[in-house]
Amino acid sequence: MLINLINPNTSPGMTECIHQAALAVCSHGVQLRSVHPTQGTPSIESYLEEAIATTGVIEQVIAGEKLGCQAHILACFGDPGLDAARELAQAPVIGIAEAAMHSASLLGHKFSIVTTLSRTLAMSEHLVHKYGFAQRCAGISAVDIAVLDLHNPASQAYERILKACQQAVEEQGADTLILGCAGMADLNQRLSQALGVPVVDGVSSAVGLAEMLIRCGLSTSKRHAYALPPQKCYTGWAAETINPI
Ligand code: 5HY
Repeated sequence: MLINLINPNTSPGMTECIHQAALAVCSHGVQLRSVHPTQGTPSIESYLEEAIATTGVIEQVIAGEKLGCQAHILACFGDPGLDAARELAQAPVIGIAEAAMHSASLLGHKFSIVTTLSRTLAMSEHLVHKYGFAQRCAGISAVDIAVLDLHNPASQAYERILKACQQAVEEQGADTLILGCAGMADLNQRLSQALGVPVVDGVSSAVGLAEMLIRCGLSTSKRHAYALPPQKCYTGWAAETINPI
C-alpha cells in the first residue's frame, strides 16, 4: 500500500514531523511518500498562503497519481486544495481537518479545536460548517503561536496548548479535542493523558482513514461534484503542471 503524504507548506522540518506521526500509526508494510511542494510558502496561516499552497498540493497529487499512490493525504489543517485534488485524483484524497472531525465525532458528543494563530479561526470555522459538524463543535480557540514556532522551546507550545485545551473542556463544554495544526501531531497522546479526554491529531486520523478506504477498495466518485475537470487549454504553470490524467 502506497500513501501520498503531502505537507502543503515547504518546511522540511514539518514534513519530517508529519512523517513520524504517520509512521507511528500506519500498518506494517504501508509505504509513505512524505513530500512537500517544490515551491510555495514555509507555513500556511492566511488565505493567500492557502492559495499559494494549493498549487503545490496539485503538483504533488498529480505526481502521486503517476506513481500509483492509492490515497493522498493533505497534512495541513486548512485542507488546502482538497476539492481540486479530489477532482483531479482517482485515488481518495483526505484532508487532516476533515479526518480529525470525523474521528472526534466518533469519540464524544462535542469537540473543540485548538489551533495556532487567531487569524486562522475563521478558516477552521468555515471547515466545521463545510463538513457538516457545526452542531458537534463546542468551540474553536487559538494559542497565538506561529506554526513554525511550535517546536521552538521558547514558545512554550505544550504548556499553552494544554491551557487552551483545559479551557475548551471547562468553559466550552468539549468532551473531545482536535489539534488544529499538523505541527502539533506529536503532542496528542501527552495532552490526552494530561487532560483525561481524547485529543485527536488529524495526521494519524487521516492515515487510518486512508488505509480503511484502500482496504475497502473505495475511491473518490467521478460523478457530479468531483468529476474530472473539463479539458481546456491552460497557459503557464497550469499548462506545464496539469496534463490530462
Ligand atoms: C498546518 N498551517 O497544519 C496549518 C495550521 C494552521 O502550515 N500547517 C500549516 O495554522 O492553519
